[in-house]
Amino acid sequence: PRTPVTVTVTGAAGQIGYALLFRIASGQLLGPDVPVRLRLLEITPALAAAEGTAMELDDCAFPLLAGIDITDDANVAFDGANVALLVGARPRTKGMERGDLLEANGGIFKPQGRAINDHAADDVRVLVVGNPANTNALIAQAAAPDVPAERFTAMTRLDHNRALSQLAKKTGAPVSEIRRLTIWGNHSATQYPDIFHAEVAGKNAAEAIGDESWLADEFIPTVAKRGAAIIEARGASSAASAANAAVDHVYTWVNGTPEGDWTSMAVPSDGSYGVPEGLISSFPVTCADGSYRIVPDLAVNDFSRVRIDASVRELSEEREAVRALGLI
Ligand code: NAX
Repeated sequence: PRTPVTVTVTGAAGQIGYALLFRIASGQLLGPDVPVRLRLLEITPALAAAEGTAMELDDCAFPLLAGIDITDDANVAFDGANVALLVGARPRTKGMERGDLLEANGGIFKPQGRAINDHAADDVRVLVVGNPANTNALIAQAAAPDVPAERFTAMTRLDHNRALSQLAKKTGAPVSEIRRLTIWGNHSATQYPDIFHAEVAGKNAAEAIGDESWLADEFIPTVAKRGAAIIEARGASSAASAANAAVDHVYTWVNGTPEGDWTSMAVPSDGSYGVPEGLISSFPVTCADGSYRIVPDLAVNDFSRVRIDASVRELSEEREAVRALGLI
């Protein structure tokens, strides 16, 4: 039998954690033949709730689940971690300025980055889900100088999946017929879902729709504001769909993108597409052999250029802010 892969999940007692852990333990994160050992990190007051979730995981009798450890110590949680899912974060509360939010999250992601640096396995892959995800990933990465920088990624797969679904609705095609859609930039309201390179049933999506006002006035805002619409309807933020996207992100990173397609991941920029080097920004990426690669040399039209630039500007400002706070 294969050695279990250690998967660390932070914020394990939260609502995304609850939707995520059962998917991981059932084998959907890495594949149906890969045993997993779970390490759950929570803050001390939430340890009991995490224990409760672990009891339910036991009660599923998942054949692939090799063990569960629960801790409030990041050094223990990330010990030997092959995959680290950083879900727990400090949410923005009423009256909180952006600087306060970044500082509060710096207090979480800096020590977690340090613990990953000191204790994780050599092949550790990190996905940051907790918001502001891109900049939290940057903070964790900066605290982990011994880990290759490209192992720190942030999640825009939920935005990608939301865009796929909206495009499928508009065209009447099943999502399985849609390829090469891209989310660019920040996981925030400034993100840019791009269909100019997308194909629906083999035809260029933008040409097939031929309606730039639908793009500008419906598609982009619907995707970018979907999180708020879910909160409005459900009375709670996206949880199962966020967990699903986290599973998709890691599965694709490890197992690859299908031939002729790509996905969206927020990854450290290599300077392509005018995104300043080092910013953790969403790009079209292909994955193979456990690594990702930014899709090179796509043409960027004027419609896309201004939107990518606006989202990247926001990321640059966030980076300046965390630099000023001494977090990176
Ligand atoms: P919850 O508030 O339900 O759960 C968060 C959990 O994190 C809590 O149990 C809390 O005790 C724990 N936590 C806080 N600080 C911690 C620390 N230092 N170490 C370990 N655990 C800690 O939030 P939930 O709905 O699960 O969302 C989690 C995060 O995902 C939020 O930051 C949210 O904004 C973000 N999201 C990101 C998305 C994305 O696409 N990137 C989409 C969904 C979601 O909004």
